[in-house]
Amino acid sequence: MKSWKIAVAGATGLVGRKMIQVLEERNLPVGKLLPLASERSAGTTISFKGEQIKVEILTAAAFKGMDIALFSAGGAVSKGFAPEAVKRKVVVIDNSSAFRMDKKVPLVVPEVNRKKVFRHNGIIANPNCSTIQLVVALKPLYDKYGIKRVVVSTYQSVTGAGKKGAAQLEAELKNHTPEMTAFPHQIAFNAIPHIDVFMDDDSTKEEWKIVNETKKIMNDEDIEVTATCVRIPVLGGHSEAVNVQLRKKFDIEDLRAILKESDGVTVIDDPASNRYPMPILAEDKDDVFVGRIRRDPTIENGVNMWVVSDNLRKGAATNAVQIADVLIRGK
Ligand code: 3JN
Repeated sequence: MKSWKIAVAGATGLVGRKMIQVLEERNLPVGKLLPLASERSAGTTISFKGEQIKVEILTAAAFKGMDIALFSAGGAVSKGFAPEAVKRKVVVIDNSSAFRMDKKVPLVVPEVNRKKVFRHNGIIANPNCSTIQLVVALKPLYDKYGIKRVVVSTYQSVTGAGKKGAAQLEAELKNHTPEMTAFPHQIAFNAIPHIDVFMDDDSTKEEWKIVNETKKIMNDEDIEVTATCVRIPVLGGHSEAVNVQLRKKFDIEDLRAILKESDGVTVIDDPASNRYPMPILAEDKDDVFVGRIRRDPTIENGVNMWVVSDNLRKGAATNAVQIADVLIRGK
């Protein structure tokens, strides 16, 4: 089998490190790994398959001779360097929002729309973490019953804001004083209904991303989606309370069985033994965990569920590496 030359831009960030870890865990046929970062982080080393690999400075020329580049260094870096990588015949898998809504760029969650991987023009976008876990849980219900409307409330890990998000929570817990280094308010013992910037309609950009990315990935502009995104003092993953109005009648046991059989989904749903998904259970796992599955009797064909996933893994690194895997295997 051919071996692939893979660059990781933003290799020293939380997601970049996780990408390298998942490339190793999943044993992708990597002949050369090239970790790239800003001048500040270049020169450090990253361990990969028992070797220490030096982090190089991220420049346009660095992409020469690479086959695939995984980007997780923020939207500005993606906008500047992804086209440079593409010019050098590299396929970019971009974890930022820079190209997600571009009509020429596929936005891929393999469990939902893997075939779109092959329709790229050099760039494939990795969705927002909150969107990924939502669509993995929605897709099997969509296929069987159709979906009219989705109401989602998120409870998002501080790690969604990167190292500095986790650092603010840890510092506040240690020093018993508010820090405001990553979030506009104290996060310890708090819940902040504000993720990313506010938009003209008073929703946040994170909420806007969930709405628009979900429609694009599900390839259905008619699904009504509304979201409220909240940061909570948690490390292991994002949680979502999801209310879905299906188009067809359903039997709750059939619906639960369909979720249990779905790729990438683990159902934990045993209220009698206090078993349901939680971030501390999802941490370091690749699946999307679904529980608290129950009928919503207040709307026609309504169902409620609770969806949890490790935002750094399936919400970012694992999904990107799965896309690389589809590209490499050609199916
Ligand atoms: O805050 C979270 O939990 C997820 C954050 C995602 C994020 C943070 C900064 C910039 C994104 C993203 O993936 O949408 C971006 C961005 O690329 O816009």
